[in-house]
Amino acid sequence: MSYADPRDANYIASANQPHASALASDYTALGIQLERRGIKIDDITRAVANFKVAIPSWGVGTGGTRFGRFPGKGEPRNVFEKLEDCAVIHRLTGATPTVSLHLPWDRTDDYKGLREHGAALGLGFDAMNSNTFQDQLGQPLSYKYGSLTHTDPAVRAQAVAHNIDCIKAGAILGSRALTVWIGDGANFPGQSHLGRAFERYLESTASIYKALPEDWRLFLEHKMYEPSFYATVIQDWGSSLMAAQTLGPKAFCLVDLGHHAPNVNIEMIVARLVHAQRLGGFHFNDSKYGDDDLDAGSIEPFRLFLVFNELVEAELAKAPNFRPAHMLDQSHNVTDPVESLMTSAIELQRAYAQALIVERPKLHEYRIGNDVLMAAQTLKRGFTTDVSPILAQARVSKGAAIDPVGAYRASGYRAKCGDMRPSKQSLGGGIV
Ligand code: RM4
Ligand code: MN
Ligand code: MN
Repeated sequence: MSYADPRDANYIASANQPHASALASDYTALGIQLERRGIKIDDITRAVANFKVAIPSWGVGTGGTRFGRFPGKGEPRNVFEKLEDCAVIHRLTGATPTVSLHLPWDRTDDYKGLREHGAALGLGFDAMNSNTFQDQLGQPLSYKYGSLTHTDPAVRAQAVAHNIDCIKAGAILGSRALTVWIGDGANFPGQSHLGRAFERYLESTASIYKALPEDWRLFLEHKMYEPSFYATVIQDWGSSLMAAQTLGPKAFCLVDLGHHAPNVNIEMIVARLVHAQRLGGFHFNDSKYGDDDLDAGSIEPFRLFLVFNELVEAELAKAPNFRPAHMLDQSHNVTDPVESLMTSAIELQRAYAQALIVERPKLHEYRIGNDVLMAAQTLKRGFTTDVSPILAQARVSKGAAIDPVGAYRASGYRAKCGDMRPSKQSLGGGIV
């Protein structure tokens, strides 16, 4: 099979060529439609082109469940190769200029070299993620019964030290945030003292907080269950907010869309965290039942739109301290991870564009006048409008692809990786 570098500007331009005239006419038609609503299409396109989301380094490899993992061809074998794939995603979508690393999965002896490798590929580094939910080979103390909230102060100290290492590595890379998610909790009633475990969490995170450089933020990520099935220490946004408020102004809450009970009103959580000035950012993904880590917008696109609707409201209101970090956090078990990540980044842009084209003045009038049906219809009209031409035009404005998946497939990149990166056989399960 022939190979072309999907990161090459000339390749992308030639891949765009056959789609250009259809896009031009679709864009014009949509522009006319939006003009009738008093919306200038180019303003929306510009805003979409400015939208950015970080790629999780762990997302470019094939994920797995505890039942197994079915690796695809040519997976990246180390963090340097992961960045290569991230660069493909960014060049083809124009939406993913940063990567979020996970330590120790992405540990290297050469963070400076990694930063340079990223820069050469046009990539920077977003939030660092620590990992105290697994034991590593040669690790002195086990996290089997917890990490930052362990009853043994020596285990807590080890977990704190790991988080501080993540900050140090991130500082070399140019990152400005640390995301802390722990699996700590209990599987049985009686196993742990619910109140004391939370107090230990506050004490440990306070030590991490102290080690933050001036311009860094600490993101606290809550999760309802798994691996602790009875009681997770930071199980919900209430615990997360309490912790952030206790720690200080650099601590914020991170909302992973999959970390809530089914049917929970996540957009309302977002609105509350905006109000509290503690919305740090997101891990975007989608789910049907739990922490499924499916592609963003693949199951409940309307819910994603409603989340973005709150973000647009906050943006328009110039909400104080509102600077949410956008990250994907997905596990790709049955698709090519590069394709899933490109598609997901675009789905976020779609939800953003749909929220931007909502006729806000009208919506406001209907709300004030208690015209419930028209308020609902006005909001939904943004969602039901096909904004695809805006998204494609935004990509074109950044030298990216009109049809990223098509261009990627035609390039033969995956097959080339298959030749260049002979995989190590692994038949075990895996988290991601
Ligand atoms: C967790 C959580 C964290 C992620 C790990 C891999 O469920 O979402 O953000 O780092 O998975
Ligand atoms: Mn997450
Ligand atoms: Mn998760």
